[in-house]
Amino acid sequence: MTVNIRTTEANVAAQRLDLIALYRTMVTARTTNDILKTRKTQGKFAFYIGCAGHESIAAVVAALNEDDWLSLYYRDLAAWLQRTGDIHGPLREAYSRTTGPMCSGRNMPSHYSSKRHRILPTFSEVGALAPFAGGVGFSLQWHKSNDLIMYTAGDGGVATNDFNVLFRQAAVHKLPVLMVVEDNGWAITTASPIQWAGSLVEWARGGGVYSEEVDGTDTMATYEATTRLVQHIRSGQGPVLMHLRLGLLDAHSSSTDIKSYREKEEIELTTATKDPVKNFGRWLVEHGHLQEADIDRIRKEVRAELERAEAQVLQEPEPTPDRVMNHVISVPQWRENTPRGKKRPTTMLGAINEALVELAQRDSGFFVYGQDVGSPKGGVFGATSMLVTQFPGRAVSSPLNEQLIVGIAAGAGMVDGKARCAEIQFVDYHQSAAQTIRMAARVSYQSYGDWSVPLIIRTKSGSGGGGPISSSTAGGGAFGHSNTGEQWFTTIPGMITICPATPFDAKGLLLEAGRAQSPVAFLERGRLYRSEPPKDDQGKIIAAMAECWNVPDGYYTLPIGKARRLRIGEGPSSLAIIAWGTMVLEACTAAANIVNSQGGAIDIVDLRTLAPFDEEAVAAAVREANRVIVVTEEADLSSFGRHIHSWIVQHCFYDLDGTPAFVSALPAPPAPYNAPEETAFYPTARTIEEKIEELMAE
Ligand SMILES: Cc1ncc(C[n+]2csc(CCOP(=O)(O)OP(=O)(O)O)c2C)c(N)n1
Repeated sequence: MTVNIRTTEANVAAQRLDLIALYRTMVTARTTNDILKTRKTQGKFAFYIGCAGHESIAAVVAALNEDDWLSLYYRDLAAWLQRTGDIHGPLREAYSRTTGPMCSGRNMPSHYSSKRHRILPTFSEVGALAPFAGGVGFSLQWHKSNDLIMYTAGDGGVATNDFNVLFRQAAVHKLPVLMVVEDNGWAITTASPIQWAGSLVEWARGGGVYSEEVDGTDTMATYEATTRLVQHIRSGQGPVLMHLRLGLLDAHSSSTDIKSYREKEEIELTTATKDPVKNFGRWLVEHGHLQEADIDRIRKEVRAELERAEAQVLQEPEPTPDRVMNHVISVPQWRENTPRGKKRPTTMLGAINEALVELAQRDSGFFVYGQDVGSPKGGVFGATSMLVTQFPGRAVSSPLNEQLIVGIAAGAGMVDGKARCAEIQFVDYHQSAAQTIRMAARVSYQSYGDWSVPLIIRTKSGSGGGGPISSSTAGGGAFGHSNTGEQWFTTIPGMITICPATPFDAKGLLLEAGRAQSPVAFLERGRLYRSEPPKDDQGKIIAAMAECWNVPDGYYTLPIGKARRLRIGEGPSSLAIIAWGTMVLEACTAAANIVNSQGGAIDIVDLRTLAPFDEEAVAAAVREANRVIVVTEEADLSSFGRHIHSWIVQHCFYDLDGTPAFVSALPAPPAPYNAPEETAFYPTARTIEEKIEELMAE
């Protein structure tokens, strides 16, 4: 099919636009819609959500450049056709064919997506793509590109937190974003006045975003307005919100009965006055671009073309069950690279600072985005202070909104294909970004590998304080500052979760996280930022660990998904302890104390990567020792620690001489502020020692 080539100059726009091609695109969208609606009714597939009434979005896309980015929603079939010219794509996805260009038949129909055509992967979660669109806009601005991103949402979508995040991202950073609100008056059965009060245009203007209301039932008015508004963005005047008034000509979706919630008169009036395809056809005839007879001819030609396409699509292969685990997660293939730099005693905070500088040195697009990270202090913990000094502009302070932060880094990574870093001050506060993080981890699976979201989320986690719990005063992190985080991140399919225990591992793993194509949650334990190597109860540093506080200069990486095994004592291991983060230090102290008094050897498996964790290392340690304790700083609820414990029961049962033991924090919110309650909440070396003694006595 013919599609329009872009044009951006307002005064010549109307002349350059191929009006007939635009009309044909809109007719193709409507006809595809009608065919698929019927096929759904005939039981050919389970679900369909249509575009009838929204076809003038093709005129918006026609006014953009081919290289501009699109973030569409389910009513934007005409935008898909206008951008790609691919009439087979929507049919392939409706019939769940592996040839589908959006997700190889994996997702519901009408979820537009194409990396090749710069169409971000539409989510079913209304509004959820918005923070990513802001990240794309941020990246375009970063690279001083002339491109922009168009983000569309319905009137219901405007009410989501996600949309408000995009609005703020765009307004605060003056990003090249065109926000189009396709207001058809309905969000399923809810009318638009429920979504916002007053005027959307005035609301946007008050927030620093230029805005206009546009009649979307008039295709030429839509095209001309877009051309003007795009000019506003490209001339550096900041983002724009277009309030596009439309009518919804069908029910919300194939699952909704239109008559159950809309008045007959309103439906008839909408059909008679708000059909953009009919209106545009009439305009073309009135202005001499088409004859009356052409309208029917084009409709018939398009239908015949689509029926041929449908017949072809039906011959194409359907998904097979064996591919169900494809594109869940992508862990980078580690390349052996022995650290060559001179080693210096370094804290974990120093090691993280160094890693961020290394990432910036190797990649001019790398940045850290988060609250306070751009200040000379380098964020509240000082993790970016070296970056601020050595690479001005690469640590960018954000508004106080965690979803906004994650969206910027995630969307920017989608543009570059390289991980950018979001810093969340305390892991507790990732919760407002939880949906965005889950979506980021789902993108590769949902799009059948077409898209990926490389992203590092660094965050302070666990209790505060300056060292292992048993060797320091109380952390005093209290509620809101003390959660561990792995109980959240390790349950997200597609997410890599790392929790280093030592400075050496922190630097090497953070540098490797920079190579990952799946999002990484990088949990930095507050207690470990400045801690020294662990000591036994005689004050002797535990030799097996001490070397990890000497960190090589320069670049080196450590493999994701590989645990570190530490042997405390001599001879065969009589017990395996599985731990990560601060608990590795506590476990080392406990093991050293036991070995000092009783002799023998204890194996400690420091998981380092929690998801995916090193199953082989865990199984091997259990096989050797026949006894195991899992130690976690998490509260004793459904936790990552419980998952490891259960995995051992399931996979290592016949290697065990007794029930695997479990040591955790208490099942209460983490953590009381005062020292007596706080230390009672967490497991310490003493708790672990007691558990070891119990096991040994069995
Ligand atoms: C976050 C979220 N909440 C609820 C839903 C269920 N849902 C699907 S579409 C929809 C209405 C969206 O309305 P609007 O944004 O106005 O778009 P329209 O369908 O009217 O074009 C709702 C509530 C969802 N998909 N996502």
